[in-house]
This record gives sequence, structure tokens and C-alpha cells, in this order.
Amino acid sequence: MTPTAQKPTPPACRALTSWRWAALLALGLMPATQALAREPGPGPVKALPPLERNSLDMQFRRLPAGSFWMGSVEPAARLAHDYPELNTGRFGKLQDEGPVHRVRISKPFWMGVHEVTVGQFRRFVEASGHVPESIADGTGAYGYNAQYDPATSPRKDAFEGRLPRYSWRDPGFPQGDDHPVVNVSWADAQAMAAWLSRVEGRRYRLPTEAEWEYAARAGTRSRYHSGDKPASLLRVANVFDAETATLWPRWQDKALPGHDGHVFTAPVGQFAPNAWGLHDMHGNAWEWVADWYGEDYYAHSPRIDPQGPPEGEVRVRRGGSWHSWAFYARSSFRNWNKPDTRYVLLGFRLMREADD
Ligand SMILES: [Ca+2]
Ligand SMILES: [Ca+2]
Repeated sequence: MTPTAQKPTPPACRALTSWRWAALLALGLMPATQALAREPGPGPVKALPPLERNSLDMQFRRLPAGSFWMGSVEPAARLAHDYPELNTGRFGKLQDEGPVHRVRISKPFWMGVHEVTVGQFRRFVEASGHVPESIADGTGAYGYNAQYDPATSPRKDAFEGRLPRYSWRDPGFPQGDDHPVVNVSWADAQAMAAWLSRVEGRRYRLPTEAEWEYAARAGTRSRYHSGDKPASLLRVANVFDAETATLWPRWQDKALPGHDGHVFTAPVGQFAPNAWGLHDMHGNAWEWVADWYGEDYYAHSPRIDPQGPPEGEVRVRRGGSWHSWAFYARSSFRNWNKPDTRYVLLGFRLMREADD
């Protein structure tokens, strides 16, 4: 499930657990320095924010400025209870999601309603002349091949690659123009944002990790914007369900029980959106965000508009994918890849900065 990068050894636990935070808040003992904690967050969202379309017919919603609780710290026993299909060792490798901390997004911004689609990416490539990294360096990407056996691969990867036969045009399974583009690198995403900015005279970019989680949560503090229960994902996300598991029977026991109707990627916007009207924040394609990854970043990150560490080796991706187990589609889950990764589960979503 972690295609080309493994989680490093976690540092010593330093997180203040979320229930302790909750207790402090309840008792009114939150330190005065935690002034941000008392700022109003978006709270329950009552109405959909304004919608705009751009020159590629991409839709964006204007999210308000606000504060939210970023990250998650849950007792391993509770996770083991709610995700009995997973090895409990996994629950000790989540320190990078903590501490839960208050973050303020200081300006409104326009968040992509959907993942960037194959059709939108094609129009960008054709109009700009950009050569995606998988083609430019000739090494290609990853894909699904029914004849491929992960056990025969040195890396035991679930997908075949890298091979020149795979690219954003061909991940080995059929994709319509309305499916999320995958097999695109971080630089490919940057190039599309830069091109759109040039063409439209506005500023497009990848969301920061904080903007992404703020958008995904849409005022919620639960594991998913649909609640804490993994089964709630069936309504809002295309993940590793019973149908996808038919092609990877060795992971059948990890599949979300039930059918979301899609073995591979789904057309964007097929599932219920979150309270801000954003679709597929959980599942379908993992989404590159702007930040370098820092395992202990939350312990010392700026509380207003954090931008990620100044340097790093891997870029963050968020939200899980059509091939991810429910656990990895949680709003707070962090994973990463080297920026030149092009993978069959990994796409992106763009945002546009507000003009005012
Ligand atoms: Ca599925
Ligand atoms: Ca997604």
C-alpha cells in the first residue's frame, strides 16, 4: 500500500494525546499561549461555499479562512478495535500525525472540487507542450497487468513498473476523461499549476498540507468527513473494497466490507461530497500536496499558514486511493514519495489563491 517509500522508524512518542487535549479544554485549563485554540473554526458547515469554473471547466469552491485541529492521536487499542484486519504494529507508526494542534488558515482560497482529471491534464499537455516526467525521462510509470505477479517482483510492488509502456495515458486499466489522472509526478502537477496561472493571470498551486486537511475535514474532527466508522466510506469514497479485492485476493481480508462499485479509479464526483462540496478527498487518487514531508513537523510548525519544512527529500501525498485500505484514507494520514515518483495511485488536486 505504500508503493515506493516506507515509513521510517518513528521518533520517541512526544504527542499530547487528543483526549488529554479534550480534557484540558473541558476543564478550562488550556494554556493562555493556546489562544488559537479558542478561535472559532469553520464548525458545522451550513451552506455550500460559492462555486466557480475556470478555463478548463475545472470547478472550485471558495473556502473561508478559519482555524481547525490538524492531525490525530488515537490510542492504539482503539485503532486495533476499529481496524481489526490490520496488524497492530501499524498503529505504533503514526507519531507523525501528532500532536494534534490548532492551525489557522488566514485567507480564503478556492479549492478544487475534484481531483484533476485525465481530460483536463490532456488539455494542459496539448496546449502547453509540457512533456510529463514519465515520458521525458523514458522510464515510464506503473500499471495494472493481470499477468503480473507481485511475488516475482524484487520490491513486491502491487503494480508492474516502472516501464515505458505505462504513463498518465495508460495505467493499465481503462480510464475515461472524467477519471483522476494518475502516474503524474510532483513536477507535472507544478507545471500544470504554473501553466494555468500564466494563461488565466491568477495564481494556481498545489494546496499546502494544512490547506488540504482543512479542506478535507470541512469542519469535522472525525477520521473521515463521513464519521469515524470505516464503513461510512462506502458512501463517500472509492477505496479498496470487496470488488477491488477480487483482483488482489491476498489482501481480501483488508478490504472494506461492501461494494463501492469501482474496481479501479472512478469518475471524479461519483461519491457524496463533504460539507464544503469537495469530492473524493478520501480515496480515488492519492493527492500530491505542496509540502516537503517532515516527520516531526507538527511539533514545531507555525500555527498560521504552515508551509511545510524548508527542505526535504519526499513530498507529502494525502487522502488514500482506490487501492488503499480504509485506515490509510483517514483525513489525518500522511504519506509521501520522492517528487519524481509517478505511480498508478497518485494524482493531484489544484487550488487557486483568492484575488482579494
Ligand atoms: Ca473500489
Ligand atoms: Ca482523492
